[in-house]
Amino acid sequence: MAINRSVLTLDEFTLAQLRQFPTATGELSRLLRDMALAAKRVNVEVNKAGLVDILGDAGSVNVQGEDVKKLDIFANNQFMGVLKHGISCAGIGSEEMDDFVVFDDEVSNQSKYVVLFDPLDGSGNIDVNVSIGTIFSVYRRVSELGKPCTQEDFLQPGNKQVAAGYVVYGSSTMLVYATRRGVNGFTLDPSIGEFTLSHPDIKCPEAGKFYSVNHGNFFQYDESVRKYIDACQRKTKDAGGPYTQRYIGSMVADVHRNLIKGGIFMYPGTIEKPGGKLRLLYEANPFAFIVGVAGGLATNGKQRILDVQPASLHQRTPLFIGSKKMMEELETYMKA
Ligand code: AHM
Ligand code: MG
Repeated sequence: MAINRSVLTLDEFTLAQLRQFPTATGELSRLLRDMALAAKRVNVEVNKAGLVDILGDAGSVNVQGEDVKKLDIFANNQFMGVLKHGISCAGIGSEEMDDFVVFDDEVSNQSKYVVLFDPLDGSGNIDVNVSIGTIFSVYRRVSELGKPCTQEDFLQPGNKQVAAGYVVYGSSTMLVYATRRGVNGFTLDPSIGEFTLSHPDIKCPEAGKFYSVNHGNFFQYDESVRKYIDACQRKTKDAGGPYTQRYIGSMVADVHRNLIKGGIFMYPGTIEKPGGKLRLLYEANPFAFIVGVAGGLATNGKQRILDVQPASLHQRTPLFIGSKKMMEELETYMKA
């Protein structure tokens, strides 16, 4: 078989970017390589999930009060492990851990970055063979280099992110990451075990036809949200419709589709959970950054997600995210 030399692997791509900045240290490229390595290991286990006794509850309950699946723990350990043993990360925050983890060793204390992640999002979908994902967010430390990182490094608003990304374990496995320079998508080529550039310079279409929301909660939403959903259902052809409702219940897959095809994803607050379900630091913020770099918008209904000053690792937020024009229309309902 002829080798296609024009296809760039993730490493080749990040190195090519690095070469444009001769003064750059390459720490971020290494961090992305670490994340990709962990993602490949998780991918192998996700693929085997139906075969081996890795399904089911691990018997513990995470800090959110939810059952923890074994794969969640496996994924958490993989991402934490590569970052701890790498040279680019001073500490992490994870959906699966009560508190931030400060690596605090000689090398890590010299590292520039901290990482927040949800190791396996949508894990309720594992048992039924539906796409799941990993979401991550990278910040430059504000604390002094050479010392252990601190809480302030993690509790920065999303607009301070240096990079953010996600991995979708789907019909194929993809890693998408954004820096301020752009969003690029890499599909895992199983024949060589490498992520290869398949979606260069992703732009989120200004308008789309997909709206993604849990309709089961409809009567728990605010009136403005209900009115917007109603308007989505009534879209005529002349007004850019008809819209299609698509909701997988795996945020990574839902937002990925809308990022590529154009659409809006909503997880509003409900009467029962006014603060919504999704987490600001490792679910909403990374996606707000990625979609923002791609030309879309994200709000909590009152404020841009990226401008919210976080107060705690596991804080929740309502989330509205997607194509610019659809978000602008939603905002007219919110303001009214
Ligand atoms: P998780 O972090 O426990 O997996 O929950 C997050 C997931 C998102 O991926 C998804 O968008 C949402 O929960 C679905 O929730 P619901 O079933 O309430 O619609
Ligand atoms: Mg999650």
